[in-house]
Amino acid sequence: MTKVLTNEQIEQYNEMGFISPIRVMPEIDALEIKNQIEEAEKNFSYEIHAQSRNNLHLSFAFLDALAHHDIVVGAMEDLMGPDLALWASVMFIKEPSSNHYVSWHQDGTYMGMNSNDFATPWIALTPSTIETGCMSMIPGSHKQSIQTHEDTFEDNNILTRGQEIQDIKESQSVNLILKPGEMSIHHGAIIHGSRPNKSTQRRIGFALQSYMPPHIKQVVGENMWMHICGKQRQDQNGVNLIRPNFDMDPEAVAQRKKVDENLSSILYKGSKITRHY
Ligand SMILES: O=C(O)CCC(=O)C(=O)O
Repeated sequence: MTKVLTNEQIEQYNEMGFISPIRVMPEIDALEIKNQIEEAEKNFSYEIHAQSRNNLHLSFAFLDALAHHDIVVGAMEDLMGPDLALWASVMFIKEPSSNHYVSWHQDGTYMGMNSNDFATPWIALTPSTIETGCMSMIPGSHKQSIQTHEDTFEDNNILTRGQEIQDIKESQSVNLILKPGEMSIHHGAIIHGSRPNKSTQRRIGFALQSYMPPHIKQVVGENMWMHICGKQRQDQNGVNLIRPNFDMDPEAVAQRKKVDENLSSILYKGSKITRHY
């Protein structure tokens, strides 16, 4: 028996490459997490700011709790089995009336894995709508191989390299509209992107990118994983990351620095330009 997803949802994931929406927590709890993020932005502005939004689950216990949330993990187990580890996370924030966008891309392109058959939950902490710049997906595109991405390094593009797939038939895209506390799940090879936030409020989504079973291997960079459930990974030279015991736990904060450096070396491999995120 599945834990969270219905058989229809699993079939949809296999056929379309995404599932949406799935309620993770009541709206009020999601808005409380948004408040915690904004408190952290004020109190620990050196740790969490526009250029420092990767792997915040390693520094903040309230975000680590989301990575281990029963509904999130249960849905991942339904899709990928009982033994799972988390690779990284990204807090995607689009400020009100800003031009920031995410170009059409496939997540697996620069992650340095030997397979793209992994899943990313994206948890909405504020409304994610057409107006605020929700994600859009091209249904079924995860069945294709990785397409050519052009590294644009465009200023308003939130992706590391501003990587973009050209000539997408946008009329085929599906908008994933989420209320606070709902999540979507997308496949590592699906083509997706998001448009600017035209509203007067922030759009905040926490992407747990990505949960993976042990047969998926890191083939570029160092092997660093947060154990989530089932049997722990036994990679040669693998590093098992520790969980923060409290927000800004110094040991976990020091660990995050190393993990972010490794992530950056993987995502920018072969690139002449690097950005600060
Ligand atoms: O938050 C966004 O708008 C895009 C997120 C994204 O591309 C991802 O989670 O893979």
